[in-house]
Order: sequence, then structure tokens, then C-alpha cells
Amino acid sequence: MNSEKRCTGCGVVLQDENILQEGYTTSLENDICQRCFRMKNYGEYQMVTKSNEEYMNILREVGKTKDLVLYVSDLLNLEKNLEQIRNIIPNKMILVLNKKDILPKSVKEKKIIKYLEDINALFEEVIIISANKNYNIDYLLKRIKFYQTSKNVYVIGHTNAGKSSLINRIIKNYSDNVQELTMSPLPSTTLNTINIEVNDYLMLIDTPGLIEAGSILNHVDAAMVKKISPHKEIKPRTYQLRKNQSIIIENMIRIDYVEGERNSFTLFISNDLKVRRLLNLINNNDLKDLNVTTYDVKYDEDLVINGLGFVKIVNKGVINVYINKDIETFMRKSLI
Ligand SMILES: Nc1nc2c(ncn2[C@@H]2O[C@H](COP(=O)(O)OP(=O)(O)OP(=O)(O)O)[C@@H](O)[C@H]2O)c(=O)[nH]1
Ligand SMILES: [Mg+2]
Repeated sequence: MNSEKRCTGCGVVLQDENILQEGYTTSLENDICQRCFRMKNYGEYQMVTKSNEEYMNILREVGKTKDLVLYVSDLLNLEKNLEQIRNIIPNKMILVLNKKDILPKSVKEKKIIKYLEDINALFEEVIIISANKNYNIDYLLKRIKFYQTSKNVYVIGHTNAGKSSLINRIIKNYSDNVQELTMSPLPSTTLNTINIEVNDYLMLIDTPGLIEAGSILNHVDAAMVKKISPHKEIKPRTYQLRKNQSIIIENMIRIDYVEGERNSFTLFISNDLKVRRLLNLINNNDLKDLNVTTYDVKYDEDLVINGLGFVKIVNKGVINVYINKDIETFMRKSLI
């Protein structure tokens, strides 16, 4: 039977008829679907494919309200065009930069805020937090109260940014409500909007995130997803490269340094990922069957690998990046 009852973990409509379909539960008495149950209790993840059409529809609905919006973004995977969201949602909006705990402590908040100078004006405020480490959540809550226009506050952003984690944190800190949203390192954990009452004055509304086709998370298995998602402060790994040397990350990505003076490459990626250096790339064809992109690097730029992190390159030069053709890479002005 299809009920009107929704899973309190991911928002999907519960049903007890088809085990292969979304929302399946053994009994409609349950509050959560089988997929959420398995994620919560056994850390067993099941990939779901969502279309971005649904995400866009939700955003358009949010844009029709006058409610405050929290736009959550992952500091390690800052979007290329953070301002784009403004074209769809004119509401008051706080940009919440999450996962502060995984950036090296040496990276100062002021520097990040300064880096985002160009887009600062588009948001009421930019606030850096860590949902997992409970960092700056008190301040965020104060500012939510300050900007709120009604009881409802929407939480939006790309999949995996930590929207559900943030709401769970707020509930845990400030509410008697015992509901817990499902969180996971896989994309598309939350499947539908979910209203969670914090108190008489605040209702947080969780939403499914935008899926980025170009994210590496969509092109590796669940075990690798866990490895790629950092839980701890990243220890930057620096390699001094000369021309004709290269770096290989987990047999997935090869970065050849093909032109330029001696240069410094610093990797900001999960500590769990294996990295090796080739001292002479000429006779080595590892990963060369992958798609290759050539970048003309200027001074102080990052090579961003969507979903994985970035490589800070200090001097100018030319690099060839070999990677699965569906994974997006791009260059930007250095964040750090
Ligand atoms: N290191 C770190 N990881 C975090 C933090 N917040 C969330 N995460 C991790 O990020 C992953 C995604 O978290 P979710 O809360 O499921 O993200 P979401 O934005 O709700 O994702 P969707 O529901 O798929 O849109 C999980 O592995 C979380 O543990 C944080 O502050 N620090
Ligand atoms: Mg979620």
C-alpha cells in the first residue's frame, strides 16, 4: 500500500509493496524507510539516482516564498558559481560554508571571507561552520533569528554539502525534538523536503541537494566515496616537481607537469587517498588512456577536481590532467 506517511529520515513517501522501489518499508507502522534504516544502523549505503528537475522545482517553490534561506556549501568543494543561486531565489539568504574542520587550521576564516569578496554582497552574510564539530552553530542560530521573516527557514544546497547534518546539529543543540535526518557520504541522501520543528518560532525545512554530474562521487563505488570524504583535518601534501615529473592520485588521476620551472604542488584532499610521484613521465603510460585536459597555469592557482578537493600550484607552467571524462576539473585563483 502507498500511504501518505513520509520517511522521517529522507522524506520519501513510504510504501510496503515493492522492495525495489523508493520508500519501501516492511511495515507502514515504521517511521523510516528500509534504505534509511540500513544507512543509520549498518552504514550500508544504497545509491539512488535523482533528477535535478525535482531539485529545480523545489528551488522555484522556495523562491515564491518570502522565507529566509540557508545556502549550504562545502568548503572543500566550493561551487564555481556560488552566485548563480541568486538567479532563482531572491529571498534573504545566508551563505553557510560548512566542514571548516577539514581545512588545515592554518587557513584563516578572514582569508576565505576575503576570497569571496566579490559575492559577499549577494548574501545577508557569509558564515563559516562545522556541523560535525559543532563549530559556530550558536552564532549561526543567532543570525537566523535576526534575519528570519517567518517561522520557516529553508536549507538548500548541493548534495553532500551537509544540510541534513546541520539541521540535526541544531535540533540536538536547541530542541526537544528527537527526529533525526539521515546523513551519508553518498550523493542524494535526502529525497524530499522535510519539515523539522526546532521550537515554536523555528521550522527548518531540509531539501534534496543538486547532483553534480561532474562530481567524482558519481563515478566511484561506495567504498571509494568513503575514502574521498575527509573526516579529519586535511594534512596538505606538497610535492616539488620539475618538468616531466607527475603525480598520480589513487590510480584515478594523473597530473603531468609538462612545461615550466621547478614548481610546488600542494594537495588538499582526504588523507586516506594514496598519492605517488613519477620522477620521469616520459616512459610511463599509467592512466594515459583516460581523457586528457591541458591547463596553462598562472601564478597561484588551484586545480579543482570536483568532489575530491584541489591542488594548489604556485608557479606558472603547463599541466596535463588525465581523468575519467565525466569528472569535472577546472582552474581558479588559489583559495589558500
Ligand atoms: N568533515 C565534515 N563532514 C561533514 C560535516 N557536515 C557534514 N559532513 C559529512 O558530509 C556528508 C554529507 O552530509 P549530509 O548531511 O548527508 O549532506 P546533505 O547536504 O544533507 O546531502 P543530500 O541529502 O544528499 O543533499 C556526510 O558524510 C557527513 O558526515 C562537517 O562539518 N565536517
Ligand atoms: Mg540531506
